[in-house]
Amino acid sequence: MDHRARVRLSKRMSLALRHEPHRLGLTPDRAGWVAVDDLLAALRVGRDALDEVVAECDKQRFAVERGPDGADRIRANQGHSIPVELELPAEVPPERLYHGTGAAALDSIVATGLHRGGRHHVHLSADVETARRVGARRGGPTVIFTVAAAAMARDGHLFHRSANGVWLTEAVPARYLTPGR
Ligand code: HQG
Repeated sequence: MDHRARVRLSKRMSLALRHEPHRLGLTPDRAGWVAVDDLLAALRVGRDALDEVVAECDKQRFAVERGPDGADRIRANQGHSIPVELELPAEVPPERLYHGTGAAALDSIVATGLHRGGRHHVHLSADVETARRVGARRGGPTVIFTVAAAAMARDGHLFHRSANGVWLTEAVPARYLTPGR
C-alpha cells in the first residue's frame, strides 16, 4: 500500500473503532475491543492491509492482541467518542505537558481552560513538537499551551497515558495553562 492508501484505511479504522462502530454493525466490548475478523469483514479489507496500518501508523493509533477467546482483537489506543473504559492506570505526569491548538481558540481557552469536547479526555503531548503537529491540524496559525501538569496532579487531578504516549486528563482549568512555552 502507498502512504495515501494507508492514511485512508487508518481513517476508516479510526471511525469504526472510535466513533461509529454501530453503523458498521460492530459491537465493541466495554474496553473498546472488537474481533479483528469482524473489523476486516465490516471494512472489506484483508488482514495484511490492517496489519500494515497498525504497524506503520505514525502514531500507533491501534493495538492488536490475542483476546481471551484466543482470537485476535483490536482497539484504538485513544481518541474515542463512544463510551469505552480503557482501564488505563493513573500515572504521575511530568512537570510540564503541552497542548497545541488553533490560535482562534486562544481567548476561549485562556478564559475557561481546556475542555474535552466530543472525546473522553483532553489530549496533551509530552513534547512541543507533537503539540505543534496536533495544533497544525486546525489549519491556520497555531498556539501551544504549556500545562503545569505536576501541579495539577498534586492538586488531585488524575492523568493517564495511552499506549501510544498521549497524556489524558478530564479537563485543564485555566490557572494551570500558559500560552506559549
Ligand atoms: C479545543 C489527534 C475553545 C482543543 C491529535 C482542540 C491528538 C477548546 C479541540 C488527538 C477549548 C478538540 C486530540 C476551549 C479545548 N475553547 N476550544 N475552552 N478547550 N478546545 O480533536 O487535542 O489523529 O478532540 O484545543 O493528534 O486537537 O485522532 O482534540 O483543538 O492526539 O489520532 O477543542 O487527536 O490524534 O479537538 O486532538 P480534538 P485535539 P488522532
